[in-house]
Amino acid sequence: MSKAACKSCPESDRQTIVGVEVGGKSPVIALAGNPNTGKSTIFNALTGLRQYTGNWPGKTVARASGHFVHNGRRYTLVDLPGTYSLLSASVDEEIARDFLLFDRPDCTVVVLDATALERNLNLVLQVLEVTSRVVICVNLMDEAKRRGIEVDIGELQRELGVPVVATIARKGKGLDDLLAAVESVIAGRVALKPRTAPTPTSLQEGVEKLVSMIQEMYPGLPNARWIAYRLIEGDHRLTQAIESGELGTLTGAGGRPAPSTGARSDDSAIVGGAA
Ligand SMILES: Nc1nc2c(ncn2[C@@H]2O[C@H](COP(=O)(O)OP(=O)(O)OP(=O)(O)O)[C@@H](O)[C@H]2O)c(=O)[nH]1
Ligand SMILES: [Mg+2]
Repeated sequence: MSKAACKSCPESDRQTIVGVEVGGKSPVIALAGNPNTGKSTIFNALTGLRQYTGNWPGKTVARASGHFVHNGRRYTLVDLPGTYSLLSASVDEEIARDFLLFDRPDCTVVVLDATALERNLNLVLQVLEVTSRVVICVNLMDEAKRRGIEVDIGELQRELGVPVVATIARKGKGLDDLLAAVESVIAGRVALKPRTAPTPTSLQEGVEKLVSMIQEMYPGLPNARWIAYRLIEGDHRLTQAIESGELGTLTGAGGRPAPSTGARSDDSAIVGGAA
C-alpha cells in the first residue's frame, strides 16, 4: 500500500498531543466512532505509532495525533476518544465534538462496527450535521461475515451521501480504499450529499430563525443548523461559545458576540416563541 509512516519527521513531531495544526500544510483527518470500533487500530496501522494518550489541557481524556505520507503528501491523523454521540454529555464526547466543530478537520473518518451498524449510525447522522467532509469506514467486516451479517456498502453509500468503505483493520485490509476515499474528499473530487435528519415540522420555523441569526453572527459557519439544534436542547457549552463570541474565534468564522438577549440555555423564548 502506498502509505508510509512519516519517518523523516523526528519522533517528537510525529506524535503530538497538543497543537494539531488544522489549516496548515498537512491536511488533518479525524478518526471518530463508537468505542471499540477499531479507530486506534487504523491509527496505528497508518502512522506506525502505538496509540499515545496523555492529558489534554483541563481534561483527563486525550486525543492522539500522528502523521503519515500517502501519495507523496503528508497527513495528520487524529484519533478521537470513542463516543456514542456528539451531545457533549461526557468529557470524551466533548473532546470529539469540540474537535469536529471547532478545529474542523479536512476529513472525518467515522469508523463503524459492521456487526452493530444500527447503533453506530446514530453517531454518523450527528457527524453529518457537523461536517459533510466525511468518509464512513465499516470495520470488523471479518467479524460480520463470521456472524452471517451482510453489509451492503453501495446502498449505505447511496443512503448516507458520502463515501463508504469496508475494512478489516486488524489485517490491514481495505486501508488503501480508505485512504483513496479520504484523498478524494480532501481534494474535493467527490460530490458529497450528506444525509441529514429532517427537522420536525413543529420546530422548522424556530430552527430556520435560529439558523439565520447564527449565520448573521458568524458568516461562513458551516454547521449553523447543528448548532441551532444544540441551542434548542440547551447545550450549555455552545450557548456560552455563542454569547462570548468564542465560537467565531475557535471556528475562524469571525462574527460578533450575541447580544445579551441572545440564545440562552435557560431562555426558550427564541425557540419556543418561533416554533
Ligand atoms: N476481528 C477484528 N477485530 C478488530 C478489527 N479492527 C480492530 N479490531 C480489534 O478490536 C478491538 C478494539 O480496537 P481499537 O482499535 O482499540 O478500537 P477503538 O475504536 O480505538 O476503541 P476506543 O479507543 O475504546 O474507542 C481490538 O482488539 C482490535 O484488535 C477488525 O477489522 N476485525
Ligand atoms: Mg482507541
